[in-house]
Amino acid sequence: MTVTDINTTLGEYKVLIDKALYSYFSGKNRLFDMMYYSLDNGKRIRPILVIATFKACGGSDMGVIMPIACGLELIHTYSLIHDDLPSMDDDDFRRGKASAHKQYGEAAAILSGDGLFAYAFELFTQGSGSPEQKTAVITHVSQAVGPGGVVYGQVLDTTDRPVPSPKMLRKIHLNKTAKFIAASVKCGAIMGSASQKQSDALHDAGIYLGMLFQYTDDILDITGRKERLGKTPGKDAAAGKLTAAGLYGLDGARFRAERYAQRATDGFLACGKQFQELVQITDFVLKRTY
Ligand code: GRG
Repeated sequence: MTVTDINTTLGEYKVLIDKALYSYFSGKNRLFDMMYYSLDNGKRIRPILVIATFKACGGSDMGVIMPIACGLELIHTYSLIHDDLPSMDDDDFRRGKASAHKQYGEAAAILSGDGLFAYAFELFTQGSGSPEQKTAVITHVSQAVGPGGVVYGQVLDTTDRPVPSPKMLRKIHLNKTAKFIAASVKCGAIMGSASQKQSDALHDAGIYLGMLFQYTDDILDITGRKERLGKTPGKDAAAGKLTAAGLYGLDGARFRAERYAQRATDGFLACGKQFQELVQITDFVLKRTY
């Protein structure tokens, strides 16, 4: 499959996800409109990973997987809203437009995030998956995004001033980004009824993909253009953040990004050739420009 083909595939997934997201938010009230404002215009990598893994595991019923996939996008969007707040990363621009607190004010932005977080868990209980599968998803996602995952990574990255070291960089990337990306793969595997062994193996490959994702994020913060990224570049260095490019230089970060991509690829392929699409998504993440 060529790069153009995977772009087409990702575009098709995005259309499906955007349509479902719209259906969960349209025609309700102003709070839902505010939450939807922040949701609109994301790349949808996490829900795409959920659906691609689900399908590769033999799943086909979109009624099973869509509420789970969208729930993860709601949590991700919540994290972006809170990350942009003046007390955190302080960014006025997100997904190609004014960030939530610039558009609606700080209180409304915080509450939009709160609403997205809770609504995500409501979505996890919906759909035609089994109660056991839904419980496993809720267990796994709450562990990946909570104080043992994304929140911990954000604490290290934002409120602590970590001494720069490869070990600390890995800890921040793992918690802030990789566990969430791996959880997306894991949720697809759970809902696709993969065996415990296979879903663990997919999760491990997902961790490498997540590390790669944060490496390319760090690189794009230096090399990316604002209009293409849809967010403000150059913020990491300005804030004195510990990043891959800061620690290893651009070439060192690119070298390590390629190594993570190779590890993710090897991990997905070891699970079987039906996971080829996850390999292509890995390659897209390695080469991404936004
Ligand atoms: C409980 C999930 C949760 C969060 C609370 C605010 C916070 C704690 C965490 C912020 C974590 C954060 C912003 C991590 C960065 C992850 C990252 C690389 C985001 C960019 O993701 P993309 O490129 O963005 O997928 P789009 O806009 O395309 O969805």
